[in-house]
Amino acid sequence: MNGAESLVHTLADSGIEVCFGNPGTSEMHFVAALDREPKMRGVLCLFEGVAAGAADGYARMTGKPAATLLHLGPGFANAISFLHNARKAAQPVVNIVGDHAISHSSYAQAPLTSDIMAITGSVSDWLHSCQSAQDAAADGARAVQAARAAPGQIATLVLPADAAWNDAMAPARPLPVTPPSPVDSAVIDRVARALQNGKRTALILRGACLQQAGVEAAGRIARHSGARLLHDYFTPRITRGEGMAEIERIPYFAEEIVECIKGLEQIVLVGAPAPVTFFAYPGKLSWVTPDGCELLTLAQPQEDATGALQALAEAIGARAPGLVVARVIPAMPIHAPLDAGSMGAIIARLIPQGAIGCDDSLTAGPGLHKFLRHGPRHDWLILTGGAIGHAPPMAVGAGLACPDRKVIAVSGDGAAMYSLQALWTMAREKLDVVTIICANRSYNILNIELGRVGARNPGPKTLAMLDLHNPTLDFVKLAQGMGVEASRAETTTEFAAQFADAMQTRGPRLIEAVLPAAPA
Ligand SMILES: Cc1ncc(C[n+]2csc(CCOP(=O)(O)OP(=O)(O)O)c2C)c(N)n1
Ligand SMILES: [Mg+2]
Repeated sequence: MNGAESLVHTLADSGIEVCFGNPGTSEMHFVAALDREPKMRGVLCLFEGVAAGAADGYARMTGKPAATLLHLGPGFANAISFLHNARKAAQPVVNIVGDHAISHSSYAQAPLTSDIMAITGSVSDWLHSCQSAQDAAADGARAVQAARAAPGQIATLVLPADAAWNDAMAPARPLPVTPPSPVDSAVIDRVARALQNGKRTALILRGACLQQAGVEAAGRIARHSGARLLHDYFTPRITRGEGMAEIERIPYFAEEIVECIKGLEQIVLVGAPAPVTFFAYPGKLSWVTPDGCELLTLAQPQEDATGALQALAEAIGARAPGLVVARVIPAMPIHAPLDAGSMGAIIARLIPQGAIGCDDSLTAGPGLHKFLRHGPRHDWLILTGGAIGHAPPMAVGAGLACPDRKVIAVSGDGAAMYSLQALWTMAREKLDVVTIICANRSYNILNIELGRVGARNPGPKTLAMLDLHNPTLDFVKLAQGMGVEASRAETTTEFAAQFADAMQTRGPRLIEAVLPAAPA
């Protein structure tokens, strides 16, 4: 057994079932080892960002890490943006990064020699460079342990080529995982008292507590205490829709956030940080918590927020079920040019219960959410770290994680061009993913932000930097070129027919939804 084989067996024994990779020469032994490990599947991604985003989507849906396989410093660098998003989502990911053989790494003139520890260190919570084939297995077990430490971390193991090809002894045993720690009862009591002091209160929820059990407990708390329930705009995952307590989404723009949380006298943070604006704007505040509003923490991100919500509900005697969303089926929009609102209405009419949404829809987002939040119960995964292009890769991971659930990736046209190679992996793996491109032919949000940041009187050069015409992107042909069936919808009628068809058939599909580049 060589080092790579001992590592692959160790990863598989530690529960890693999928490796999203883009290999090179230094990873050949790892790739060859996949054939000898039936418990791990290899999934080829044609850009490293796709591998990283897929591992993120997989983790969001399964709660456990996938591996990525990346090619030295430059290969890892291509994955950084989406690893950054995964890290902001606090998801577990195990990166295996091939490196030059230790004997070769002193040759700085070799083309792929880089400052690999600096490159990988920038987005890794745990980082180690394997020193010999004998260590590869134990290092792999530690990497999985680190990734799985609550709430989830980015763990990166650099694997020099000779540590992969030299002889090793045996796989290493899986190491124990640190589960979320329970919240101290004194904290529960303190928040319980605060919920009964008559102040205007909101809970902000983030992490696993936004799934079934946590939302259920939060619903009881809200009904009993009158507190509002909120989640941040860029939340990793929320289970919502029919039968779930409604959690309000904190808006994107600074002044809308201020309006949303105005008048609150106390905010209880449940696995969430205190809210700040996405960007700073001249003359506007970044810190949006109202003056005098007290911030209390029920659970830190690494703590068991769901258990804490259940204990809190118990402590205040909130036993009656919370109010839940009743499904609203929007009317079929009249025949007209498609816009984000009519698209959202059609999607909300047609998506099946249990669908998974992967959202990087930018300015189309508000139109979509208006209806979907009252749709059938579904999971919604949102871009967390602001590095756009995340939706198609995330959908690859979600599709692999949940083959029996329909996945819908909604992406801006600008955003989609960062990671379009994800379509090829969807085709190859026959994933049941419908990708909707919000084709407004514009970096629409940047046109909006241009005015908001105070950049005045934009001229033709400025506007050309934010425009996606000339040439117009043909997503139908792009998708077809990667083996994905595709169509274009310009009207409500066309979109409804194409989306209905996509819901009734399995397999990857793309709809280029032509939308106006109007403000959100
Ligand atoms: C990796 C990365 N590069 C660049 C940006 C800056 N950026 C933010 S929004 C945006 C344009 C988004 O356009 P599109 O996806 O078409 O959505 P629209 O605004 O048109 O709805 C860009 C380039 C970013 N957020 N992340
Ligand atoms: Mg656009």
